[in-house]
Amino acid sequence: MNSNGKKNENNKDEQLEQFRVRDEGKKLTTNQGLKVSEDEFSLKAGERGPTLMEDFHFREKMTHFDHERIPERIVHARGFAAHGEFEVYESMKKYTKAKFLQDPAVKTPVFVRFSTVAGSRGSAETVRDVRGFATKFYTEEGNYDLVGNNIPVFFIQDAIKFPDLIHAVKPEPHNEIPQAASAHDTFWDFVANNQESAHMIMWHLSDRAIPRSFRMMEGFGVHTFRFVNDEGKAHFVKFHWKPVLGVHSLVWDEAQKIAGKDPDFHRRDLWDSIESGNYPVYELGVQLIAEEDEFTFDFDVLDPTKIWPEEDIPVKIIGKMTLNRNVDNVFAETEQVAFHPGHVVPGIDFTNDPLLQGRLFSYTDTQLLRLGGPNFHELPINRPVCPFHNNQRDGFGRQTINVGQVSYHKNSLAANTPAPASEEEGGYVHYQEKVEGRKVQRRSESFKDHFSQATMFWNSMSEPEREHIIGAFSFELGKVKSKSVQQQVVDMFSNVNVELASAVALSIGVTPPKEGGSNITKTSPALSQLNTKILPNTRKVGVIIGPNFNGEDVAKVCHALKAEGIIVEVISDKLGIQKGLDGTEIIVDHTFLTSDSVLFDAIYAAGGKDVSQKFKEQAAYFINEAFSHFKAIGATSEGISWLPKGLLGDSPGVILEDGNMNKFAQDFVQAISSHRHWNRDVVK
Ligand code: HDD
Repeated sequence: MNSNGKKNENNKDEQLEQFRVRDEGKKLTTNQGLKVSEDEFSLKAGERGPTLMEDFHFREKMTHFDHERIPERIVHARGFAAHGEFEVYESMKKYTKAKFLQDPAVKTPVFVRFSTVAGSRGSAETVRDVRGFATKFYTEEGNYDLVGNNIPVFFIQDAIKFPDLIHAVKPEPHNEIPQAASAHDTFWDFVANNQESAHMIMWHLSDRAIPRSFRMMEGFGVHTFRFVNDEGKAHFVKFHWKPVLGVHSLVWDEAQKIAGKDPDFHRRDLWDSIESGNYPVYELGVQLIAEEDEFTFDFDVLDPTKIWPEEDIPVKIIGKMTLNRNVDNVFAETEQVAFHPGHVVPGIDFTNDPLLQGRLFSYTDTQLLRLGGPNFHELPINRPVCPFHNNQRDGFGRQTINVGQVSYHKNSLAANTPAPASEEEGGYVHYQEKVEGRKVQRRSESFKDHFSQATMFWNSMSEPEREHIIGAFSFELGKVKSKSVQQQVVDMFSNVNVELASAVALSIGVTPPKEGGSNITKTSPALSQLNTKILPNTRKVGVIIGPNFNGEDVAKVCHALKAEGIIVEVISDKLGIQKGLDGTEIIVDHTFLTSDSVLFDAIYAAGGKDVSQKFKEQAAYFINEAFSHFKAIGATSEGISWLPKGLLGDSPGVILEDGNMNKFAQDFVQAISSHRHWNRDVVK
């Protein structure tokens, strides 16, 4: 059993178990194991005298505390992780020899860390940003890391520009403002002067950058990788994670408010879901292109600012990942986990994408500083589940005790072991791609189209999604002080779509584009979130209940919601128990003060005969807020009178009881599942 009281289900968990320490019920000791008799008063020369150096317990406790922090990640500092398992649906033997993709009976342990990119470790989680989606597969051939994002393209095409991109987006160096936000001059100056970012910016300003939940966003490997089968034949491959709950987002006003009301919104959602058994599930999909088709597309398959439209190159669903266990200790696991796109297994290889090539250097380098030396692979969370042997020795914090005289290769004293493995024995052999050329510092001509897919993205958006993008541009550029930068960005995006650029120009008071426009008419319906799955599961409803509510009706509705997997939390003006007219008792989870409308997917005004005017006003505030964020609203009995007058008409997604509770419950579930009701008469 692990410390969550669950059965050890996989070999990674068993391995971690050896490192778990349970302190409860034990005597306090020093790190040397000496029992400590006093932990509140340091050793002093006399009751009111100075503390003595001799107090080794004080010194040890204080020194450890003084050294408790490590450098946060330079990017993706704010993150949250969970354990799980991956299973393939069918053997992928035809395409790759990777062992973990062969046998549907095998469950491969995984550890997934989600993150924001720009903010510091303590920043709010619902900010506008890319989300990291990094998966470590503990396979029997070694660790395989798929270090992706929730957006399938990237800002730049060559890793050498990464420090510039990050310097531009991070808080500005002279005053360290703003935190976890791209809405400032240096970021937009970078964008305007590095126009390869155009496509990524369209995603960054879309709803994808404010996900409702880590459980409701896609993941992408971004780069083109290679699958190699046991005959040495290769395919180009792009990886996709598809959440079974569909792809859903917050609205911007809501996202900003949540950042204050609950800066931990996304980690809380993930943690609570796993604790309550609502395990997040993502299917793994691959897009495959045969090597001989490398040059048959109107984009370069090596260009990380391009997608492979799903309608042209279908996503083949090959397996699923279930996240089913929270960490025991955030520092030991989530903070110390070290991902690296270069952690591969036989059957998975790289391509010459210049962004990927540069990443292959950066990730080890950063861990050396962050985790304090070259032995970070020995930390429990980073250890592969298969044995590892080589001649690397020593360094800070070395834990393994390598026995024997020999630590070099080749040797005769240890019969030339550890010995390299042949390909047949599972040795990794790099794909023998033929390369030739002059050493140049240039970008391929085939990487120079920065706008076609940005336009395709715009073309693929629904009306509300377009309004959100215009709103996001207006917000972000509205925070930029330099008129010149604002103008440059508007001019740049006139290459994507003139109406978009003109609407933004109007909103921020710069000159609308005189020329520009795009003749690209292509769309990719898969890009619109309006085409995603809609399900009621795990949607959270705030049920506002006052004294003397209709017990039978409320119980019926709550029961119907729960039966659909909807989570019900009760809100009132005070904690404790609310009583119904018929004696039904309901425990109140939150007050108007401790919760907020933005923390729920829907509001149910359940009524209560004896509520004060203040109660009604507070309920109306919750309802109004939910309405303006396009959320489902349900009301029964007195609850109907809490709705502001304007909402009583025929508003989409506002469900009022008319005597038939079963029908009410059914319609309300439907309205909640729909996620948002964009056809309401409010500013989108
Ligand atoms: Fe990166 C972390 C994803 C480009 C350099 N990156 C990091 C993490 C994710 C990504 C998810 C957090 C891992 C974790 O949870 O610990 N990065 C990406 C994607 C990219 C990308 C999808 C483009 C396709 N990254 C990228 C480039 C460079 C880096 C071009 C540098 C050349 N990334 C890093 C890093 C980080 C990192 C500085 C910071 C912490 C870490 O590695 O472990 O090395």
